[in-house]
Amino acid sequence: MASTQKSYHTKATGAALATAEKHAASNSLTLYGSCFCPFVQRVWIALEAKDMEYQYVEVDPYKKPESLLAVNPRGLVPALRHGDWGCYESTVLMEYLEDLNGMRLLPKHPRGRATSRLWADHINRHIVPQFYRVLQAQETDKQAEHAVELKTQIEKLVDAADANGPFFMGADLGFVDVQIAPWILRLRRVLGPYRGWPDPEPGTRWAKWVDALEGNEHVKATTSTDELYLDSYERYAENRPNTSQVANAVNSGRGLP
Ligand SMILES: N[C@@H](CCC(=O)N[C@@H](CS)C(=O)NCC(=O)O)C(=O)O
Repeated sequence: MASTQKSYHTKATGAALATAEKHAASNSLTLYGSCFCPFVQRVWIALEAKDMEYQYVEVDPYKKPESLLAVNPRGLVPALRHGDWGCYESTVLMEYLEDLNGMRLLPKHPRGRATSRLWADHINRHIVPQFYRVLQAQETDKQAEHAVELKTQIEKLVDAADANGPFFMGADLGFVDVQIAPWILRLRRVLGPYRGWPDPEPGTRWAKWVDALEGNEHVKATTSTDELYLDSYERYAENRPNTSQVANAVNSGRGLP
């Protein structure tokens, strides 16, 4: 990494900082997180949406403090300590919170629960890794190729969503929304500036979903200012685009529905 490049932040900013400060007091339920990490944001949104009491502890996963290693021997965030027990992996932690707390993100009906888990799996297998492929590709042709594949995978998710929305299962924020929200936020804040990812077409189901997530109080409460994300991903992204090749490739043919 060139010495002039910015590094990741070690403290949240904006609304996320206010939420972190509100949850600074010691609690038997503790989230070890890092302000830039989208996997952490999943668990953080779930804690907020469920209105749970918890402590938020900012840690640097690249320095791996003992407090983090004690919960997650791999030293990755998010990690959750609950009393004398701890666990990690963002999707597993969301399931754990689901089992603990009355306010559910998963629907009641077994079929709705299975459908939510199916699409959460799609996000983890096909959308999250593809997001990083777009970001890490340095040649414009490769960026465009990966961006089209990312659009295809997002399109499958949008096609499976409730027709009216605005959220995946309908009127309320649910499990699939929380799973994808951190990466949807980073499309505009990171893939836009670094790769030319286009904003949603107004009036589409996709635009309605993005707007609903951006406007959700729990998503907003765990989101830092745009600059934090821009700085945090600079070391992966390196160059900003000087062409509109990615936007043209994503918008050509069928755009996001
Ligand atoms: N599959 C994990 C991924 C967590 C992850 O990759 N966290 C990153 C920060 S965004 C991390 O802790 N990186 C530290 C490292 O790679 O050493 C999850 O869903 O929780």
